[in-house]
Amino acid sequence: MSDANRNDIPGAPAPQPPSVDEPTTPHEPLPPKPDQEAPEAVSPTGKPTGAPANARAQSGAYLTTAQGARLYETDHSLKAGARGPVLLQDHHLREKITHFDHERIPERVVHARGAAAHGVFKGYGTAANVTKAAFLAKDTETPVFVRFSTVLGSRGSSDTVRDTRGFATKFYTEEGTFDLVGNNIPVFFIQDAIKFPDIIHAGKPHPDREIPQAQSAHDTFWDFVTLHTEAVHHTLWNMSDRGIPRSYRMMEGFGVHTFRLVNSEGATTLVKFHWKPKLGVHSLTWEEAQITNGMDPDFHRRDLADAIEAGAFPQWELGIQAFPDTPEQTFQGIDLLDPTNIVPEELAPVQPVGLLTLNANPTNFFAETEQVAFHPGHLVPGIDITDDPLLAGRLFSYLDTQISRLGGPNFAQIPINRTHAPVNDMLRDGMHQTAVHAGTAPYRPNSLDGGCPFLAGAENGAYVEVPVDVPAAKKVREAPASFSDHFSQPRLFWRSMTPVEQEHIIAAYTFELSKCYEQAIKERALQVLANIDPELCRQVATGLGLPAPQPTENLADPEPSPALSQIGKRWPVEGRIVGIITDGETDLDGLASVRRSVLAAGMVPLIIAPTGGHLGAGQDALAVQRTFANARSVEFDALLLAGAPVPGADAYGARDAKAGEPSGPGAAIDPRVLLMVSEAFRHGKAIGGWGGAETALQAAGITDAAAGVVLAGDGVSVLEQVTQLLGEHRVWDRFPAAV
Ligand code: HDD
Repeated sequence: MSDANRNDIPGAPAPQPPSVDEPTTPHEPLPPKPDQEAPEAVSPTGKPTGAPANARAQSGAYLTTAQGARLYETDHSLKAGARGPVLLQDHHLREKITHFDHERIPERVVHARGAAAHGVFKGYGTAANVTKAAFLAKDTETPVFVRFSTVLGSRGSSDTVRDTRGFATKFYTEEGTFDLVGNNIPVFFIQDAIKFPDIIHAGKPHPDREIPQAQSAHDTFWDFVTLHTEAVHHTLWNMSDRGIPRSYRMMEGFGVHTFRLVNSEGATTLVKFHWKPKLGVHSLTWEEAQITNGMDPDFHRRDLADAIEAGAFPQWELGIQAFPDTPEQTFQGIDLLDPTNIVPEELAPVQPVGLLTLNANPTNFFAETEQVAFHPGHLVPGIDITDDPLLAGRLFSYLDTQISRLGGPNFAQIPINRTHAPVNDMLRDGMHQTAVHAGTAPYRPNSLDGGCPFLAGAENGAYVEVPVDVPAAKKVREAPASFSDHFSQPRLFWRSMTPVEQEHIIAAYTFELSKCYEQAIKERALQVLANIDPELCRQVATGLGLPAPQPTENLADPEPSPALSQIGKRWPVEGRIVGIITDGETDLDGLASVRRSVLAAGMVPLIIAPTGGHLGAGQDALAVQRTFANARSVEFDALLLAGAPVPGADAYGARDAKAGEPSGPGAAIDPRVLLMVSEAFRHGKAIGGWGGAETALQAAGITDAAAGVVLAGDGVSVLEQVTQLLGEHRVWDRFPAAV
C-alpha cells in the first residue's frame, strides 16, 4: 500500500520516517508486548500474583467463542427449519464439539491416578553445613506443589488399592525448580532402570483382557517379583500396611535414591530424603480398603481436599539421613547406590531440615494436577545426583514421557510447570509455544542480543558436576556384587514389625497369592518367603494349602529397626472423622455439646440419622450429614452412638419395626446401624456411646467390656476417652482379628 493510499483512510497513522539505525546494530532484547506474554499461574488462594489480568483463562461475564465473539444461544444447532438438517456453517457447533473431542490427553504411563495440593515449604536453615541450596540452607519460604498417586491403576481407578503411593514435590525455589519425585516406600522393585518397563508390564493389567485393574494380586506381577528377587524387599513393604494408607496425609515420603549435596565450600555429603507426616503413619485394614473401593473410590482424593478446605492443613517435616561421601559409597556395609536398601534410622538418624504445609487445593484438576510434570533431574545448585543406575534411567524417562503426554517440548510453559525463577533459555519454537521470544540470537556467545544470556559461573550455577572419580573400568552389562543380597533387608523389615503388623503381612500374601492361577508361581513365592522368614512362609503356605519349603539362603540375623513399625505411638487427631449415630429420640442438647467438643479437638463430626434433613428445629437445629442409607463404617475413624433419652429403650430405628419381626431388646435395630457398628469394631475403631447405646452394641454382639468400647453417662466424657484412643489410630488390643 502506498503512503498516498494510506492517507486516504480516515484515522490511519501518518507515515513514520525510516529508522536511522542499521537493523544489525546489537541491542537489548525487547520485552514482549503485554498481550503476547505467556499465561502466568494464578494464585490458588485468589491473591494477586502480579500476573497480567489478560493471563486468566476466563474474563468477561458473557459466553463467547474462543475468539471472543459473544454468543446469544448455545443449546441449539443451526438448522434449516426447526425439524430440518443441521447446517455445516454453524461455527459455534463445530468449535464446541471439536474442542470437546480433544479434551483428553494420554494418562501417565504409571502414577496415572493422583491428587495434588499447593503449599509452602519452610526451610529451617539447618542444612547449611551440607548444602548451598538456598531453600534448605536458609530460613526461607518456598512455594510448592505436591502430587500423590497410586502407581498401577489408570486415571479412573480406586484410591484405596494395595499399591505403592507416589509423593512428588515441586519446589519453586528462587534458584530454579527442584523436584523431589519420591514414593511412600523407601525402596524400589528393581536396581536398574532397564527393567522398569518389565516390572510395569508385569504389574499392569494382563494385556489380553485388561484385568485386573490397579491390583498386584495376579499372576504376571508375582511371576516377575519372584523371578527377580531384588524385588522382594519392595514387595514386602507393599504387602505390609504401607500398601494401604489411611490417607495421603498420613504417609511417609522417601526420595529413595541416595543424593549428593554440595555446600558453599564445595564439600559433599551423601543423603537420603525423608518426609515425616505430623499426623503419623497410619493405614487402613484390608477389609476397610476393599469396602472403601466400592463405597468411595475417591476416598484419598476427597480426604486431602476436604482437610485442606476445612483448614486442617497437612504437614510433613523434611529430614535427611547424612552419610560421608566416601569412594565406596557405602554406610556401615550398606550399599548406598542400591535402591533396594534402606539405612535404618537407628544407624543414621533423620535430621529435620524444613516443614511442608499443604494449604490450598488446586483450582482446576486438569490444568494443575493432570498437567504437572515432575522430573528427578530438576536440580538446583547444592543438590546433585549419584550413580544409582535406577536414577540414571529416570533422568531420561521423565522428560521423554512428558513430551508425548503433554504434546511437545514446551510443557515447561504450562502455568503449573513454570519456574518462579527468571527464565532465559535458548530453547525455541516447537508445538504449543506460547512465549513470544524477543531478540535475534538464541545462541551463545553472540554479539547481537547484547551478549545475553550470560553464564552464571560455577559458583552460582546449577548442574555443576562434582568431580567424583569414576574408576577405570571396562564397559559391561552387569551389577556390582554388593547388589546381590536380596534377603537380609526384607528380613530386617519383617523382624521390625509388631505381631499385629506381621499378621497383616501374612494375610496380604495369602490373599494376593491365592488370586494367582499358576501353581508354579505360588510355589516360587513360598520359596522367597522361606528365605525371608520360615514362620511367615509356613503361615502363608497353610493359607494356600501348600507345603512350606525350607530356606535356600543363609538367614541373616539383623537388628530390628523399631522406626519401621507404625504401631505403639500416640499422634495428633486433627482432621479425624467422628461419625455420630443418632435417631429421632436422641437428646439434642447433649448431641450439640459433643459436636462442639469434636470440633474443638480439630476433628470433623458427621451426624448420621435415619433420614436426611435436620434434627430439632429453629436456631438450634443440627444438620444431618449422613443417613443410614449412604453411610458406611469405613468413612469414620471413630463411631459414637448418641444415646436414646430413656436408658434401656429400644433405639436406632427400633420404632420402625414391622409387625411380625422378632422382638426383644435390639431386635429391630436398623441392620445398617448394626453393620456400621460391627464393622467399626472389627476394624479396631474406637466406639463410644451413652444413654441407651448399649442396646445397639449388644445387638451387634459387642459387650461394654470389650477393648476400646467406651460407655458413660454423658457424651462429652465419652468423647474424651475416644479421643485418647484415636491418638493411637486403632484399638490394637482387638487384633489379631478377622481382618
Ligand atoms: Fe517414576 C512417574 C516415582 C522409578 C519412569 N514416578 C512417577 C511419579 C512418581 C514416581 C511419584 C508420578 C509423578 C507425578 O505425580 O506426576 N519412579 C518414582 C520413584 C522411583 C521411580 C520413587 C524409584 C525410586 N520411574 C522410575 C523408573 C522409571 C520411571 C526407574 C523409568 C525408567 N515415572 C516414570 C515415568 C513417569 C513416572 C514414566 C510417568 C509419568 C511421568 O513420569 O511424568 O517417566
